Amino acid sequence: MGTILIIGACGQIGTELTKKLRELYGKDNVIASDVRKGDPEFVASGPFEVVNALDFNQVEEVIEKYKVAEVYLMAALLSATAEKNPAFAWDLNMNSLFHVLNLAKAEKIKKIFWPSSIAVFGPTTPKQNTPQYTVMEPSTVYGISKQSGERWCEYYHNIYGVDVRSIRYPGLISWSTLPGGGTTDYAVDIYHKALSDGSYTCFLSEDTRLPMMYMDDAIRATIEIMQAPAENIKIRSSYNLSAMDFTPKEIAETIKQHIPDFTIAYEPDFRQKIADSWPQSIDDSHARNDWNWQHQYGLDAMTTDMLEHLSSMAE
Ligand code: VAH
Repeated sequence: MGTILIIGACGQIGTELTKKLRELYGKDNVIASDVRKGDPEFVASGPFEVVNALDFNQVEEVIEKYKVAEVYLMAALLSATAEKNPAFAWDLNMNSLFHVLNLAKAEKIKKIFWPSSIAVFGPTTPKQNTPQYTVMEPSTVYGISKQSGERWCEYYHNIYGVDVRSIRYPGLISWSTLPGGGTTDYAVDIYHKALSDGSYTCFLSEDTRLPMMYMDDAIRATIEIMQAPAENIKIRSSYNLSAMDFTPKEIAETIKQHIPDFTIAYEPDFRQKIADSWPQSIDDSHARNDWNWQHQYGLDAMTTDMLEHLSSMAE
């Protein structure tokens, strides 16, 4: 069967994806890699390699060393960080993808997962129940790179037969690893600050509605699309995926049900413009029809689970 390599394993998605894949396939069959060593406990939890996703030879060497069959390419600069460093964001987000696509084209690996984002949509996209196929004029470096990446994934599948699969992640919320550089990361920060300070100052306005998903659902979707029979994957650019949508005011209300004295203030910054360019809700019917996607967490269940885990970590 070959082994599995996660590139960018120390990131918000990568750490949880690594843990889940190791539960499913065995620790020694899942190789974690990142450009530098992250949390020592995580690095020590199974095979780990320092790999720069931009160095083709390093990626190829790890694939040959461990007889890798599947690659999950999770390394990227997210929306807010990418706006501060457009050239590097384009380089990392695109060239890391070309390296992995070309290794698959050369039949060095059999299957690829590559994360896209609802950031591929822009200000001219219909904001409610955004369809799989619609106007896509992303206005962020991150969104432009993800839209371009989707086009190349579909091209490599159609022209070279590469089995690459992709999901347009909404904002993702998790308790085990802090996110980095995302516009939706307020929805993680708010839980930490609610417990530590009893209050939170949000960098988006109270009525900013965005598509969101709990990490447990995102990890399950990632594995389910990779496990689906190839004939079920009818979209080879990237699938819309959704679970819920909410505003900072709405998530604050669910926190107050657990922490009655919690208060929130709003001080929008440069990330407001990014958020305003994205959809408010997503139609993911193609994923539900093609490979039986079904989310499990809504906002109330997520808040309960987040606060339980973060509280127990603090003890
Ligand atoms: C970001 N968390 O905020 C990512 C995500 C839809 C947003 O792609 O950049």
